[in-house]
Amino acid sequence: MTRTPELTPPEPNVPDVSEPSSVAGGIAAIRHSFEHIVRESGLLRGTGQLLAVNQRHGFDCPGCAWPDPDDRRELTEFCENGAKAVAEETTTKRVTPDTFARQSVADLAAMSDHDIGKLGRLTHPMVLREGATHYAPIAWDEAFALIASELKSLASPDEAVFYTSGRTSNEAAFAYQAFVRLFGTNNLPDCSNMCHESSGVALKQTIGVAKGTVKLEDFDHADCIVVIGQNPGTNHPRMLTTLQRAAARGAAIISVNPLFETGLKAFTHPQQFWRWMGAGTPIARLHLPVRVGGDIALLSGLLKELIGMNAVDHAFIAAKTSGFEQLAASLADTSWEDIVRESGVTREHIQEAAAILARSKATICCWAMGLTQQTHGVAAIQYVTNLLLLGGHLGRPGAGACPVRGHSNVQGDRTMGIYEKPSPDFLQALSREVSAQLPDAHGYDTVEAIRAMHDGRAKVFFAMGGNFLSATPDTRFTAEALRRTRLTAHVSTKLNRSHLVPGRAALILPCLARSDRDEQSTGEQIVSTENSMSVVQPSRGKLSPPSEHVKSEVAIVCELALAALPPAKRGSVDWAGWRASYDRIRDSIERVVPGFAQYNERLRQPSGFYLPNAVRDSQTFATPSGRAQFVVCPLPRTNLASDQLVLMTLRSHDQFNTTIYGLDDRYRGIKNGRRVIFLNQADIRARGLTSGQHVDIVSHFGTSTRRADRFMVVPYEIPERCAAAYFPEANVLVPVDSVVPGSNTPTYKTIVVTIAPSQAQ
Ligand SMILES: Nc1nc2c(c(=O)[nH]1)N[C@H]1C(S)=C(S)[C@@H](COP(=O)(O)OP(=O)(O)OC[C@H]3O[C@@H](n4cnc5c(=O)[nH]c(N)nc54)[C@H](O)[C@@H]3O)O[C@H]1N2
Ligand SMILES: Nc1nc2c(c(=O)[nH]1)N[C@H]1C(S)=C(S)[C@@H](COP(=O)(O)OP(=O)(O)OC[C@H]3O[C@@H](n4cnc5c(=O)[nH]c(N)nc54)[C@H](O)[C@@H]3O)O[C@H]1N2
Ligand SMILES: [Mo]
Repeated sequence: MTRTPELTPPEPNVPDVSEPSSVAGGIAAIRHSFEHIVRESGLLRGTGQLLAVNQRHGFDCPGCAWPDPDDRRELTEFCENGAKAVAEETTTKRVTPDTFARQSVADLAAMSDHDIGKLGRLTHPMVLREGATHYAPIAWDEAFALIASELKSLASPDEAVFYTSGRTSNEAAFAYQAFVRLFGTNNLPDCSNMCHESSGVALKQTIGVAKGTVKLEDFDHADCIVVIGQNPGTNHPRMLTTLQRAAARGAAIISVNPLFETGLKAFTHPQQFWRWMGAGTPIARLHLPVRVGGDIALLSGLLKELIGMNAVDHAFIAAKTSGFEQLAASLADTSWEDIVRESGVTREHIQEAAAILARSKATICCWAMGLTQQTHGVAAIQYVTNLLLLGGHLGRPGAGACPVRGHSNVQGDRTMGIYEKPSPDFLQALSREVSAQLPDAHGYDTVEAIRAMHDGRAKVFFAMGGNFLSATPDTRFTAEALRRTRLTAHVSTKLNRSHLVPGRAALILPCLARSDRDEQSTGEQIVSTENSMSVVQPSRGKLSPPSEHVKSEVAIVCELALAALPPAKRGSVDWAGWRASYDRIRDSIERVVPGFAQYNERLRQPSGFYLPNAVRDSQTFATPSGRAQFVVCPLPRTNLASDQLVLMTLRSHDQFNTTIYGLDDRYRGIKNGRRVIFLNQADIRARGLTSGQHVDIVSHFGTSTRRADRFMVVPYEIPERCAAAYFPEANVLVPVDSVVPGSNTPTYKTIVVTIAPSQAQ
């Protein structure tokens, strides 16, 4: 099979490879921040924006969801990658109707993702009419009328899919889901389905809340912090400040990762100038180089060791949990030989980690995509909660579960009802609020939505942000799915590849970004977001929007609702009133979503407010039994053929998901290119390959194979039989049907592959 050029354009460069860095942050982080911001946004405008990030009267960083300190915001609460995110959205470059007149969809699709993103902010609503080669400008009213007519022509509301990415504000998300449900469907897939869905499912079953249970201040009281399947140096750089403080006061940090990521080795705070010359603060006391997908085996080893040492909180287990005996029995039956083989970690290393855990009176476990996206992601996270439950580390200061979220408001969007499986309580409250009957059948999640579009069950695709084509698995299959729809419509700040793989007709609807001023008829509006630790906070943009034709997400939803819902289906919602004043949307949220009492008043407090959390606040476990559950899962076994490897896909230091800021991955020693595959030296040798050679990667699932061509071989310190490549280039390899049981999340981190000589020249 050959490359589909418009999905994965060739990379002309040969990447440079050098040694990975041993310290994260430092002066290089400052230099890179300023290079990006000055290039995109200009010195004055750009630095002005950086000073407003995460400040009380500024805007919430559009990067990750790591929280801000409640009481001690430093002058500049941003990091290198936050700066890149701000640079990317405050760019002064523009994608205008002229850009589209000069370049056809095919021309644009031939560009790399990096170059498409660098074209700038979208300024006008655009349409690609059936059969057209170029996008053309369209008036907003006409765009809404087009969507409305396609929606009205459907045989059932369930033939439409409404996707959401995680940057959408609480206010826009609440209005959007209300519109979608009044229209008549729960087809509300979101990026969470591909992200922390496994965490939500696992935690709900074991501890009764689907979110994390720690506050930022708990990191100041933890004795031990386990960072498992997460690369904070790149994806949550502000977390390194927290880890640095913890390490400096003697807390033991354990890294569990196939790669010893730079940010977990050592860190120099970019804003502590006096430290720039030093070697940085060592972060992880112990690194456990687990095999890709070997976490359940490793955690089983830790649990077995701890039970053997009687490092068990028997009082907590008796009072608050169930299932401990079954877990202990299953661990007694699990051999060390299996544990060591499947985890790839030696017994001595496991004992060393267990000794640290046994001494800890307060342990926090942090994790991200390294767990959620592996084949047994839900079970792996439940083994993390097993570990926390064993020592009673939940609902106690300095201890708890910390799934580190990705997008800056992905958690808030879920709280607002962006979910294809809404709870009956939520639906009842919403139905009361909007005075209408709402559908209760579950809708499509992301993977189901792709299949539904592919086989014709879904015919209209609407996206509130994101880059569905490039973020989802099986890029070729997803492209076919999108092309089979009657209409694709994207509310976006910037051009991306999803706009270039259209349905029969396509719309691009340009919207305001976080950093833009949001002026409506009653005056300037604020929006709100919820971070990874359930703090709801205000966000206020300051910049002039990229053009007068750009609308806020809230305005787009409200106008679409008025265009697409006949008066009888609009419920009691005053859509024009919601658009005019977001306070009125918040009044509605307050009546529907628990924890938002006095939303408008409390949002105007300096640091926002915490949402209630039964585990954190009162050690209450809202599971069916009222107890926290230990979970038993048979040890998963890898069955690789002799030439096969397990591939994980991950982020470079120069990207935010499908937005490619630059072509370097500084910490891993890669420059000027992205099509690389990291391999263990022994695997390179065993296959007769050489460093720097170009190869194709072939994935295997059931009887099907998929191919991604021309990746450069890079020798790397990674466990044998494991490999790594970047997302989204490697998404063509991820089979749409390969999903995590329980969460239906694509197994982006555990793809069985072989390496073949490169077929392309
Ligand atoms: N700058 C920047 N910030 C971001 C993002 C970004 O793209 N750029 N994305 C945002 C989003 S949406 C998210 S969800 C987060 C993602 O944050 P991360 O989860 O840190 O992102 P990944 O790059 O997918 O890294 C996964 C880590 O898991 C490890 N890993 C892979 N497989 C396994 C395994 O089987 N076991 C274990 N223990 N580890 C494994 C990898 O080596 C890697 O270190 O970051 C958010 N923040
Ligand atoms: N192989 C592989 N695939 C993965 C992953 C992986 O680790 N490996 N990770 C998965 C994860 S964790 C996630 S979260 C998904 C991400 O999936 P998505 O959220 O769908 O993708 P993003 O790249 O974050 O979306 C970027 C686009 O969002 C738009 N945008 C940016 N800001 C705004 C805004 O304020 N409003 C609106 N309306 N639009 C905006 C811009 O047009 C930009 O091009 O990808 C998943 N895909
Ligand atoms: Mo994510």
